[in-house]
Amino acid sequence: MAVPPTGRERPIAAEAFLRALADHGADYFFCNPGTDFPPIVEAFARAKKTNAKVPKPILVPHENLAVAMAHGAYLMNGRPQAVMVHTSAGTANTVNNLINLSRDRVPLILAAGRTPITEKGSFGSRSRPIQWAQEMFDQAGMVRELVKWDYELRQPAQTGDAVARAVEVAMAHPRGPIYLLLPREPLAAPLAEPIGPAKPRPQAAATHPDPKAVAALADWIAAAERPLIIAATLDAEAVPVLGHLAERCAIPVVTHNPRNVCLPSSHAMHFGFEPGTLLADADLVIVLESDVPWIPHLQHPPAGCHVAHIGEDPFFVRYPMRSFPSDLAIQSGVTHALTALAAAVEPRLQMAEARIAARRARLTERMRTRRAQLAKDSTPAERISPEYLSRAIGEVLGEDAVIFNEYPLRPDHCAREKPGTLFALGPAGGLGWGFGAALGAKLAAPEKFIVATLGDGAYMFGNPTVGHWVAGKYELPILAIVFNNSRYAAVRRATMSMFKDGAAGENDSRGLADLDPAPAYDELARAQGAHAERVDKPADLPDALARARDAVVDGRRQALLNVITPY
Ligand SMILES: Cc1ncc(C[n+]2csc(CCOP(=O)(O)OP(=O)(O)O)c2C)c(N)n1
Repeated sequence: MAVPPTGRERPIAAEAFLRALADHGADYFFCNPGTDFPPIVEAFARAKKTNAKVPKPILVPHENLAVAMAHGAYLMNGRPQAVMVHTSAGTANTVNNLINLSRDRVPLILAAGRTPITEKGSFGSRSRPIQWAQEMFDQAGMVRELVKWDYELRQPAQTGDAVARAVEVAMAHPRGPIYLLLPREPLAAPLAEPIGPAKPRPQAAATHPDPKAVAALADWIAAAERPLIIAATLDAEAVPVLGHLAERCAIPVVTHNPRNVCLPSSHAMHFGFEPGTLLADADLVIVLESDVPWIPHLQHPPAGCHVAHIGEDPFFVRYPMRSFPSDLAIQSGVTHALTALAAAVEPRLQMAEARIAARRARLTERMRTRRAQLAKDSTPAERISPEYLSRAIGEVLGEDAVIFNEYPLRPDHCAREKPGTLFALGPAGGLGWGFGAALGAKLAAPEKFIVATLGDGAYMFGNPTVGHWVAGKYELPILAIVFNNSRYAAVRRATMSMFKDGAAGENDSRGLADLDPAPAYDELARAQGAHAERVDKPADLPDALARARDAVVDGRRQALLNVITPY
């Protein structure tokens, strides 16, 4: 084995790497290490001795969960996140959540070791059999479609610049992950210069909209009889602006496949989550940061309806196929676009006040019917329905609980008034996200009460043993609520939608969707130190939720509720 070319007095590139990450705002270093990590381990050990600034290392024994944790942390603090994994094999395990983060525009610095380049003769040359088989012709090719930029470190002196470039690209709007390959020879190499602080490069603010396009859309709003807004993802500061515009102009808002709170549940113009007849009757649709505003196979706006798309990338240029009608595209940060639109529409409304008043009256009546139906649907019955469970979660856990929903929560029934109190699985829908995202959020926002609502399938996808271990090890008390229906309802629904009358439709279409017998999830979680209960009866639910909340908030213990809810 070759000896290090210098003694300990010279810093190594791995130290520069960690320092640069910390200087660029990465508070945590989520990792699952391997034989490519010794320079990183050495760098952390040296930092401990010297008090050097480095991110907090968080060992996560599965890469998919590590990436989900990074997502949750980003949703809380808005900063770039760092994950490092083991070569090609570890990278492969990140891909599922990397798809989610890529489509959700998360600035993730995904670093991976690379098998040592040299077979002998260098400090760090190959020393294990796996290091031949793990090498790929193009390791980054595995993730290139999902990242905005990839690079392999070749020169130790370039480490700081490589991190600065990575962060700059990841944080540029629309944001997204990048991939950095770190072979261990350059990572272990000594640097000629001492490591100084890195000055993060400035980020560009979100873009402003084209005033001509805003004026055109304001004209359309003033003239519209039945306008509709469809939104999926809004920054917190955009929410009140949307609320004002929708209220002022009496425009119903539907949040289709939403990823966060776009409008408070109680808002007079919040018309739920399915475009339905509002879309079928519309003469103007304004699409806000929504990749799939409706399902064209099932519904569409009528002929002659104007459609406008607003967002940082209203074309979703990285989607291979997407053909929604469009009469106007406004490429802009949504808060800027809505603010400009609200100002532009105001002077045009004088001519439209009577029409707006009539529309408001119609919508108020429609809202009354909608709320009555929702109340009926969530009334407790013999078994715990997902609607009742969702309502109880909203009521018992309180308006400040931050919920990470991996599918089963019925957002129509779970009141969320504040932006930032509900986050949902991203548009790509890769399962195994919610538990990790909730843990990452708790890490970055320890003062918040964090809840994960998970299907039983999603819970299993999320590496629960790893998740509970991370929760215990890093003292991250969160509440996981498993909607246990002992099946993949989504798979069954998809089968029924195509083959209800086929052979697969017989036997209640449980084929390949049957999770019976369900494990005793509560007992498994208890074995890992959680407060855990199984809940069968509707009458027991509110108290069980309250006990779990108290265990987490007051007792600072992780908790799990295994709620039996057939659907
Ligand atoms: C990684 C991954 N594999 C498979 C799927 C396909 N899939 C979508 S929903 C679903 C079932 C989820 O089951 P569960 O969490 O129990 O919720 P339910 O459908 O019962 O509401 C599956 C397997 C997926 N989205 N992601």
